[in-house]
Amino acid sequence: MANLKNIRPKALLGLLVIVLLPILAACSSTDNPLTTISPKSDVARDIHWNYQIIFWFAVFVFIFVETLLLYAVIKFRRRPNDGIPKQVHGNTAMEITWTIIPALILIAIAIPTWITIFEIDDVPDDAYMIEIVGHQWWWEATYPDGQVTANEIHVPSDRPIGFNLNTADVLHSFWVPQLFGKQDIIPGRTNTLWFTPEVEGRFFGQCVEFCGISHANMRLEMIVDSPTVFASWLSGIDSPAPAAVSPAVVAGHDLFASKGCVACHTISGRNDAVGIIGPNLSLFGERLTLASATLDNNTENLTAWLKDPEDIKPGNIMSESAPIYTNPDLALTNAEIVTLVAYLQSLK
Ligand code: HEC
Ligand SMILES: [Cu+2]
Repeated sequence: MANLKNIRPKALLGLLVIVLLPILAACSSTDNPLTTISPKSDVARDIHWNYQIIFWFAVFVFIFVETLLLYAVIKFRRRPNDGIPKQVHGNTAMEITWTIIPALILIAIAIPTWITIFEIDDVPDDAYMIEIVGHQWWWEATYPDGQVTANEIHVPSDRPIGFNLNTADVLHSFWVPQLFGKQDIIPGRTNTLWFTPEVEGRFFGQCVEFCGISHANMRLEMIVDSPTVFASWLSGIDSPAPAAVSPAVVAGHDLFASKGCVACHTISGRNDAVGIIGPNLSLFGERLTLASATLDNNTENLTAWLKDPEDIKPGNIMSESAPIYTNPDLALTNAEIVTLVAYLQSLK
């Protein structure tokens, strides 16, 4: 204890700065993809409003209690030759006060919470409804006119967006923090969610209910487009542009059937590719991310995915069940991967 006195105040201050700086730095950036304190929709803003009320009450309680505590510790500290302090039993006035104040704070927190719960409960009648199905470990989205996409879910910016949430297998939970709160997806039940976008942009999401070994890799992107960009993206699924004709693309197109990819993947415009075990790959060449938003969609990552999907997403159903990985005789050669990559990138 004696050497505590030797620590100079400046050194203490320095230590404090070193400890606090990284914490402050972590708070300062608003582009953390899973941030909840930078809402970009009406619903997210309502939730954030509740968060702020609770946060400031907590700050008030913390400062009040710690101040009283420090005051009592210093003022009533034991001094040499102190006798036994005055013995008391309870203090009714104080006990009533410290019961009533927290009760009032809880009521003050409950009222806005209830208001928000009711406000965001019912999907508005004019919402644009998208069917979401959670799969181990990727997301499927079906639009009102039947178009299907996976993992990168485009929505228009000009109206409320609603989701019906279902699962193909186990529990999942759907969450894009900047746009809406979490909603669990439960087998045998359809849950709903909705929000109205406030800005265009890309918003990161994540499955937030443990659903198996690659749960942490079950991510998504929600892309809020202007109404015209959204409409042309959606119609692109129905009428994909003819693939650029290069020898690699043609070879990749054929391999996609002969290597069995068609058994699990659908590509619009191809009537041999209608599998539904894996993500729909229509317009895959336009996607910015790959493997349910865990990687950028570029040549290097797509090559790595086709070489060894297990290395990227442990336990995923493609590496567990696709014959190219389970049967060594059917394994893809490097040259075949190059053509498949060219073909997948041509899907625009
Ligand atoms: C047994 C079914 C199955 C077969 C066969 C199969 N896949 Fe897949 N594929 C999947 C599943 C399931 C996923 C999603 C894995 C995940 O993200 O958890 C997937 C993911 C993908 C992805 C990433 C999609 C995205 O949205 O990020 C690509 C690209 C892909 N597969 C291409 C292929 C190609 C090319 C072939 C043939 C060489 C093939 N797959 C064969 C089931 C299959
Ligand atoms: Cu999960």
